[in-house]
Amino acid sequence: MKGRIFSGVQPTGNLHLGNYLGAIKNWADLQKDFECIYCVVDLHAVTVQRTPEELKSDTFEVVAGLIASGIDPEKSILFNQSQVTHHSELAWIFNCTAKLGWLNRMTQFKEKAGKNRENASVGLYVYPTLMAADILAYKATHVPVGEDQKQHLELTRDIALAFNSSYELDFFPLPEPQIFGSASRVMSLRNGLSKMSKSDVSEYSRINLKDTATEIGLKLKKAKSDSNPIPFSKEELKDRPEASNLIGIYAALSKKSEKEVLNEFGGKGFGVFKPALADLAVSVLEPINTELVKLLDDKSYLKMILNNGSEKAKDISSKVLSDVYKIMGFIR
Ligand code: AQP
Repeated sequence: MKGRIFSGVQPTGNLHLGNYLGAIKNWADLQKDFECIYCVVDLHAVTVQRTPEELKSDTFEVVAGLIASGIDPEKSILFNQSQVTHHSELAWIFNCTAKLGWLNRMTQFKEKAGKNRENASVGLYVYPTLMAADILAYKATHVPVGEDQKQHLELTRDIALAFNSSYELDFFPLPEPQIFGSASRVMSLRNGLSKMSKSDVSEYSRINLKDTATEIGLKLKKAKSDSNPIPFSKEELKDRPEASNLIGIYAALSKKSEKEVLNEFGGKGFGVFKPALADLAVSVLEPINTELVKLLDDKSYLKMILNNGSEKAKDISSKVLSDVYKIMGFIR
């Protein structure tokens, strides 16, 4: 094994193509070479208001989506964050390690809190310290994430370094981000400058893993593009965010480079490209969708996976937490 991986996904709605291409697809591939711990980060999901019904059904959907996308609960530890209380305990320690100035720089908080910052939850503000705890409670060495989480991961490294230097120890590893390929930042289908996101109000901004073939076709048909033909080189895509996004999605789904996609479609219009993209997307996503829907029919199986995974996760995190408390001088 090349190291220990930790990564998480929030149960805040349907998993979408950005989550799949930017993160989950890579998580499945990494199971060959790494010890993998994958977490449905339900405590992160309540940093914004959720009803109990939403939290429950989104948690089941995410765990079903992960298994349907190739996460094997026999090979990897798959669990939900709230069942392992060590995450919250370590997050408190890290709240006392991180500096206000570090958190003030986090762009995700600024984006999510928006203009109404005074009304954002304290949880949303300290989200990155909980994320650091998620990763470091397992002393993970690698964290596969989309581009949007890079800044949070840098903060995790800063927290690990600060803890280590406070106690003059080499206790926490400095986890490496793993950011993969042409779809590390999949953009909204309605606006090539904003990220595809579960919380976008427009259903047409994203393709969900739960979408049917007809919905995928329709969303791609309506996807914003431009009236110019597809160029032959990447440089010519520079000021065409929507075109660039669609090409990137095609490349990631077909496992080709963007250059190869441009060689194939250069000179053609979006009237030709979009149906080809829709066919490709359906061929990749339909089997996932079928499996996801089947799994959602068996909630007790999904609950068992989460319960078993949580026990395995606790075996690792309890030892790390116990060492942290000892290092800091708490009487145990
Ligand atoms: N658009 C994206 N492109 C590439 N990767 C993405 N990820 C999310 N959006 C994209 C990656 O998916 C993993 C899980 O993300 P998350 O669900 O925990 O949180 P998020 O990044 O905040 O995703 P959303 O969809 O935007 O959720 P909401 O709307 O609830 O905030 C991460 O590795 C992330 O990088």
